[in-house]
Amino acid sequence: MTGPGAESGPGPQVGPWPETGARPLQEGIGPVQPGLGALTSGTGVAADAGGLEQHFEETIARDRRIEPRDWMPDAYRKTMIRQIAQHAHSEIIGMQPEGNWVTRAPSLRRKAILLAKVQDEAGHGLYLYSAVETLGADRADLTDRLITGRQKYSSIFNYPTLTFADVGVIGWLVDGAAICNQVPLCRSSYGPYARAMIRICKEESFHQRQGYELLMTMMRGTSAQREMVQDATNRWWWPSLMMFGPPDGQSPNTEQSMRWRIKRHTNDDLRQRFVDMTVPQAEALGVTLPDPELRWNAERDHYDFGEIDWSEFKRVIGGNGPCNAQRIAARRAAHEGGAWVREAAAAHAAKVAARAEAAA
Ligand code: FAQ
Repeated sequence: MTGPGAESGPGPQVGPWPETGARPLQEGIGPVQPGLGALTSGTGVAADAGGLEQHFEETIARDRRIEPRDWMPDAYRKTMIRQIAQHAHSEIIGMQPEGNWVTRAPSLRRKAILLAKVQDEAGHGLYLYSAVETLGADRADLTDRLITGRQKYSSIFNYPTLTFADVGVIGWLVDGAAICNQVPLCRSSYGPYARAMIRICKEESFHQRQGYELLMTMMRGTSAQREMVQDATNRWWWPSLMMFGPPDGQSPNTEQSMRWRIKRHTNDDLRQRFVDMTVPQAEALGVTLPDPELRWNAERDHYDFGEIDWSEFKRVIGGNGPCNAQRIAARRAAHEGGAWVREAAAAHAAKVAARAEAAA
């Protein structure tokens, strides 16, 4: 599902934002680096290890892309596998909270919208697993790491969706935060990841608009509906701020990832950007963000906001959030339930290959 939300209707501009619109998305389509793949296939260019490393560093410094067959330091490969796998897992686990409402959506239209959104998330997970496979990772192994708790997924998906307003708030805040974090990743140094991010961001902009439109509709409804929106906002606001990761001073990976131009902004910078974008949207919607310390700071030209409860964040990423066990159990059940499909697909592929070989 691509393109602007045709039904977004009147109301404030909720996206694309200055850095989340078409311009940066197009920026992500970087030039493919002709000939760089040859570095690993022995053309004599920068043949020694030091030369390869220097070439890698220069590619990064020139803001060019690292492609799958290029030489890269082991630590860069490991970081990319970690981040892309975590991102892929997040998209797949992220289908569950909203998926919870597919059978109970209040109208056929809302059900169709929600189904399409959840399917988009599956698609994002699949592009990202494909991107991580270009680094030599094995998808089955990554899934195993996820369901055995050895690899992370975003903290945000460990919270329950208690009412249908949560569906709107996830679109507004969670997709909003995801876009804010991911648009700069369209310029990430690893080519397949950066390119996957372009389409993902376009779709997430659309998801954000549908969430906001749902909330606008509910805010025009009954007082009970307005209360549902406020309650959902209260529950999702702080976890949305946690999506950006620990504060910069406690983020072990940021410095190196910025140097390698995997990340383009720090966790705190993106979090601030998200707060600055979201406050006017909350005002236009007519909800209160649950932070008494939230106020405009003219000197900083940013909103100040209250202290995040990092002990909650640690608890959630440590596996002890409200829904961690439920999310992993559902993912495990889906994986085990799908075993026969994988076996059938593999048997079919083997048959096709055998037939092709016999005919050759
Ligand atoms: N949750 O040193 P840093 C979505 C971990 S997709 C869990 O700052 P880094 C779409 C981090 O992995 C949402 N763990 O790490 C959607 C590291 O642990 P490790 C996912 C977290 O990588 C919408 C440790 O803490 N998006 O929402 C979290 O430099 C609606 C230290 O942290 C992405 O994955 C967290 N929130 O920065 C779907 C975007 N934050 O691995 C359905 C790509 C940090 O060393 C519905 N990823 N950790 O053991 C990134 O931009 C980065 O990886 C960060 C973390 C910013 C998430």
